[in-house]
Amino acid sequence: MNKRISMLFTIAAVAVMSATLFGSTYTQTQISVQSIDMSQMDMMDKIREMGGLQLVMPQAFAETDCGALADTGRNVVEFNITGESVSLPIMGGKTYNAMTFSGQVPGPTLRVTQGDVVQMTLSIPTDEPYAHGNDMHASQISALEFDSINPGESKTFCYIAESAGVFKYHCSGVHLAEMDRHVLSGMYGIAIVDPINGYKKLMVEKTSISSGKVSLDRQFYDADALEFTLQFNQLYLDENGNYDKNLMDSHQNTATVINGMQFGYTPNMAHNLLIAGDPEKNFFVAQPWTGLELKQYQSQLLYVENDQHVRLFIENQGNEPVFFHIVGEILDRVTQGNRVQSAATETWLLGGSQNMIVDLVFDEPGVYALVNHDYAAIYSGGLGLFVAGDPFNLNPVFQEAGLIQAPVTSYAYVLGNPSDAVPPMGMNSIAHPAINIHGLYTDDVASEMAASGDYAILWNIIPEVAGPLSDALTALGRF
Ligand SMILES: [Cu+2]
Repeated sequence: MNKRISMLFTIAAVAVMSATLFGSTYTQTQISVQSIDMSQMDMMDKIREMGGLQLVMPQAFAETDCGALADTGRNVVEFNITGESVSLPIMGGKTYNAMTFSGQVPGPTLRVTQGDVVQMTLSIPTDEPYAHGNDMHASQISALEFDSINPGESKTFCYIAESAGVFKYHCSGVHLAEMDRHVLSGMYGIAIVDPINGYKKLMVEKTSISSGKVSLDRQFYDADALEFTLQFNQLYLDENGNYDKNLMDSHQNTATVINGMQFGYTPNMAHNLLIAGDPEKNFFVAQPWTGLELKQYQSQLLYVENDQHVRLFIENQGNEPVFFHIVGEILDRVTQGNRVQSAATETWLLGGSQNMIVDLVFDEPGVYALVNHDYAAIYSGGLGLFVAGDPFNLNPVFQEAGLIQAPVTSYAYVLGNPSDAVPPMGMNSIAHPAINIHGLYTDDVASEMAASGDYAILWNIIPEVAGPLSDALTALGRF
């Protein structure tokens, strides 16, 4: 066989093999174009006219059959969520027309171990006006699995979580026009895939001095850590609280949100009472969520101990870059996937749909602002506060008020940490002292959480502690 004939044979063989493997769909691996006059519309109009992108692709990739995957003996984790359009509050006492997974923004956090099978079921209630899908970035399966699901229907797909790390999930773009509207109105969440062999211990470089000589003093922290999730996004809303695509197209966001809320982790009236002796007195200027009537929406701080390994799971769900920084701290380690990217860094950049795990230790008692270090983002809501240790010397106040018997290492022992920032327990998790109900949840979701008995109820705690704290502050002559 000469070289030319050999080449022809190879091409023919590939064609025959392809036809055998993929059948007639092989030649349809493309966007199906319907009879539309393409010249008269812009691209988005064309896509909407078609009812979204209809991808036709072969199914010759990873195993997705749930039964077959369950038979392998792997651990199977069910993840059952709904797609629901609801009204949720925004800063300034208004509401917006949100789209959610399971009535909350962000959607529920999925946590599995590398190698587990995830069995995802998305159900759309019959009274929901829109179809939705779920694109899970932790999966490696045909995008056809993410196709949209109509009201009154549900769909299940399965995949093996092969790669460790943090992964976005979001309403799907396959066969669904206006994916941007759905995601930027709230249809996003994360999956945390713990490394199969657990997290690494943390090394922090310090220096010490001995006999007048300064030398390196490496400090090691066990892999177990107190964990938080922080998901950054933007809102693009018109005056009526509806998604405005023109604002998105021009990158003119109307709010920066962390875990769905602007300034959600800034002081509420209990913090003001504790710190300033007056529940109405702000000690931080941006304080939109202070009222008790706001229940699950009132703001709450993030409490950590000093000299404690803290692990942050961070995702940029949005359309703008996130320059993640903690004022007064250094990010001791940055990991993406299961690979360390940096250590002892001041700020780390996340593009859209990018994530990282930040490990750090808060060295000194104090208040530390976490920000997107883009000033426009800070002023529009991309800021929250960590409080490490007891910087305000409140242990005597708590004890005088009878709220604690012995000094505590963080204020979470009195007020708990906000539920929307605490992931499910996983590999190497340290349990929080208490978790209170805080987040962009519908009232139904918040009521279910309250009924479960697993959470401290923030809107009950504050009135209960406010009186004794006020008395204690007076008795101690603090104000
Ligand atoms: Cu959707």
